[in-house]
Amino acid sequence: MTTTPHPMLSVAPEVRDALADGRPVVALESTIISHGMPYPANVGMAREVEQIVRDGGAVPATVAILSGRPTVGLSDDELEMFGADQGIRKVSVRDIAHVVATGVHGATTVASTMRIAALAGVQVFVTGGLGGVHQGGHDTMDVSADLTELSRTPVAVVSAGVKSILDIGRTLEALETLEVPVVGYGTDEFPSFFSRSSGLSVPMRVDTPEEAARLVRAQLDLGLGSGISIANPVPAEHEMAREDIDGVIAAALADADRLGVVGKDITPYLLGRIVELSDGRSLETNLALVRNNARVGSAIAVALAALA
Ligand code: PSU
Ligand code: MN
Repeated sequence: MTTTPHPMLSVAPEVRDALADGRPVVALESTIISHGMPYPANVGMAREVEQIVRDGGAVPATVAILSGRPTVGLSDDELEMFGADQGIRKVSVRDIAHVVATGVHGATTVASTMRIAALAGVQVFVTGGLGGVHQGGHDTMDVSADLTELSRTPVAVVSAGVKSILDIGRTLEALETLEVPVVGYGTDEFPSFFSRSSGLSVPMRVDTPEEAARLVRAQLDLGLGSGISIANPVPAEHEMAREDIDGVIAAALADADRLGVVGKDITPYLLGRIVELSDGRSLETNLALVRNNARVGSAIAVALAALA
């Protein structure tokens, strides 16, 4: 399938050409760079992931908002800027219009990356972890717009699941209600980001890029409307023991509570605090799972392009 991007987007020539030819493209997000990992590991990760996507036979397209322009495909200097500049705004879908109207930079979350990817005609998106229902979210109503977006934008999102800074069970319940297929990649269990297990099962499973691509194709061709969550567990040799990471997460949640961190700041705060409290151990696992997602996501994009 070939596509013409929305006219308000800035699409890198390489990405535009690939889309016009129906060649595989993989979208990547920028909040994971600006708010998900410390500098300079974040920039190293962004570059490495782009290279893994290329090695897998697809064109990488990191999404962000640059001086008010939704952009699909960042340059190397732009990746560096999004990693180094501490002041870049975290932009979910509700923030897009304001950032565009005021002409500033914005780092896109899973939700806003999905939306901009869809406006460009990109169907596969690789990230680390999804947002979801926060701990206590059934009371505070802190539920990530990533879930809303998955319900309304037909993009396949490859992640390592949801970490237990969130309420994983309620996140899966919400995804069911929101009509989002949650697909285990080579697993029957929904992964919990740092670990392969969560104790919760996935409703469906695929074992190869081709199987995943057929599922994505069917979802798109039927116009079902919602996105797809492809949950790809961290490789066993890089996973953290549940009891190790759970203690770190509990301590980070307690710190957030004590400091009164809420709203859009809570997820970045917790991610940063987890890296500190684990002495960087969690960062190694995070990097490993993102690399693995890039390998799987590019293979799915290649298989999807071959079906067209
Ligand atoms: N989880 C991670 N790493 C991340 C994020 C979540 O392990 O970088 C980021 C993603 O950009 C995700 C966003 O879309 O946090 C969710 O933020 P919120 O909970 O405010 O919706
Ligand atoms: Mn929130």
